[in-house]
Amino acid sequence: MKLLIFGPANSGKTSLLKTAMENSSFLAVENLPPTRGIVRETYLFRGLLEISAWDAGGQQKYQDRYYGSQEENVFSSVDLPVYMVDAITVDDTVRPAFDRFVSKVLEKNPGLTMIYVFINKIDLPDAKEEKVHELLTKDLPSDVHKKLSFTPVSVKQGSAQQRLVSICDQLIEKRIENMGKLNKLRGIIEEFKGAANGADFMLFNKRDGLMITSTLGKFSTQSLQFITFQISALESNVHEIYARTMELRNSKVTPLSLNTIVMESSTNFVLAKEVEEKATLMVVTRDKKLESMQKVVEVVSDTNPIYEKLINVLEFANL
Ligand SMILES: Nc1nc2c(ncn2[C@@H]2O[C@H](COP(=O)(O)OP(=O)(O)OP(=O)(O)O)[C@@H](O)[C@H]2O)c(=O)[nH]1
Ligand SMILES: [Mg+2]
Repeated sequence: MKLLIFGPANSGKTSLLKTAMENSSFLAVENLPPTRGIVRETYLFRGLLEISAWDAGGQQKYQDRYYGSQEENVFSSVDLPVYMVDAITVDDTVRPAFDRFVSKVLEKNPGLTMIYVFINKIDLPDAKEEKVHELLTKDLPSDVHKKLSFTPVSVKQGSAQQRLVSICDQLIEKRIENMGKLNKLRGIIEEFKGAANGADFMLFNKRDGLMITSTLGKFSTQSLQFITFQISALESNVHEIYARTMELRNSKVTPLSLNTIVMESSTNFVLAKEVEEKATLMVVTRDKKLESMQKVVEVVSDTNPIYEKLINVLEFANL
């Protein structure tokens, strides 16, 4: 699936992609350099939908290339066109650049039903999203207007990411192969639950941190913040002691990896485990009986047949 994100320089396109698709915090991307030409990146959104994102640096010096020698490459086979402007700039360059994009995208992709327009940075005190909306829609022919979906957003506050995620979720639902994979994963975590005293399981995609599925159905949460579990000081400390222990036992030292963490409240155990490089499982037990915890550890161990099935399904869409 090809996502093309286009729009004037400095409007927030790269910030949106990095925060929505790579689980970066806004703070971490605040000082991005301007994008030079087209930058392409492949994501597996929610672990389900393969997205090839084309981020077009908005500086004027690249525009002639986009609409010239690179035109076919840039504008053909677009499934998800996103145009991003900021809510601050209201001048006479805004509308012509927008019109040029819209007409080229529709010309090259006559079957497209929607172009998504994000009016960004509405968190700023001098944001004029209504003015910008008016500027972009004034005297638009109605057949073009009905193919445009405008949303005032803020990457800083998170509403732009929410909007992009919900658009991508609609695309997942339209594609049978994605739904097939999702149903398989749902089946697998239900099996986990059945074999683990009714503990609830949540499966998260690692790169974007978004939930793929859970035994509680689909519910919205914050994306899972850790990319890999990092407790580096403790990790090397533990490794040293482990290595010494094995030495004293005259046994072999094999690499340690921190891929599971267990937490407890007064009523539950909570476990999080990385699943290969692709996903993270989170489990909340029903009670605090040791037996319940033991069952969970059993079902998520590498040799458990249900766990092996999970890995196979996740690998199915290897990028
Ligand atoms: N206040 C505010 N600033 C934002 C928001 N989104 C992005 N920015 C800032 O706007 C600046 C430009 O963001 P980029 O993501 O690099 O913009 P871009 O559209 O990729 O720019 P080009 O690559 O040159 O086309 C950065 O300093 C961002 O931190 C937002 O929602 N609110
Ligand atoms: Mg950029």
